[in-house]
Amino acid sequence: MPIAQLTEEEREALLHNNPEWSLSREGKAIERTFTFGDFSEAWGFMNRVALLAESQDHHPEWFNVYNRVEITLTTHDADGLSQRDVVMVRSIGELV
Ligand code: H2B
Repeated sequence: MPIAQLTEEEREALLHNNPEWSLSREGKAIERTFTFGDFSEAWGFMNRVALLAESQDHHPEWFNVYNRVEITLTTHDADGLSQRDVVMVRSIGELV
């Protein structure tokens, strides 16, 4: 089901409140790179994000190499950023 894209103001607020994240894909996504001490820590983080994703029915696009995890959030159902991404950014922020 389609869901509403963030407005320009909401996008600005999201970036302002979460300076570790940056826009990508011409404003349709947001991304952040996380670096951990080793693979075990990175994988532990991914496990916790996976549980969040399932409970929110909102799933990250991500890439992992050893201790690095790159996460991209976007809402396919909105063809861009939505409140679901705002909630996910906040939830991930509470984990790290
Ligand atoms: N994850 C993301 N990132 N965007 C979506 O639009 C999305 C999702 N939609 N996870 C959900 C699942 C949808 O496909 C299912 C059917 O609820």
